[in-house]
Amino acid sequence: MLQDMHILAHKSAGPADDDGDTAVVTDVKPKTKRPPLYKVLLLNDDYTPMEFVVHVLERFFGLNHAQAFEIMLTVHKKGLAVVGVFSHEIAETKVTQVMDFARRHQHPLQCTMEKEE
Ligand code: TYC
Repeated sequence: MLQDMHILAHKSAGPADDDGDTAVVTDVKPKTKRPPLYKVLLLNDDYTPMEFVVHVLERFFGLNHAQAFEIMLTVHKKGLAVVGVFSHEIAETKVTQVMDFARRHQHPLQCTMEKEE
């Protein structure tokens, strides 16, 4: 998709020029980019109770109980899982909410974010 055309050089007709003016025109791509998305990751640990993790996933990520339980088990078995993909600001808010909630309940649960490829 082309947004604009820019004349980069314009050569006036000179004594050695046989065809008059020559314009060199290049197409320029639009510079608008979609904002990057961020994966929010939940990490496994040996101490946070499974029910607490399920509650976190229901409360902060809008998952139903079955979905939350499934993702909790994935984290438990694999070590980590992506629990959602968001804008930078929303991802940061989710991470802060989870980390604060875990700390308040004295669980070592870790939640981080990572830019999507
Ligand atoms: N591994 C924890 C346990 O056995 C459960 C757990 C699951 C902890 C997911 C953290 O992100 C987590 N109690």
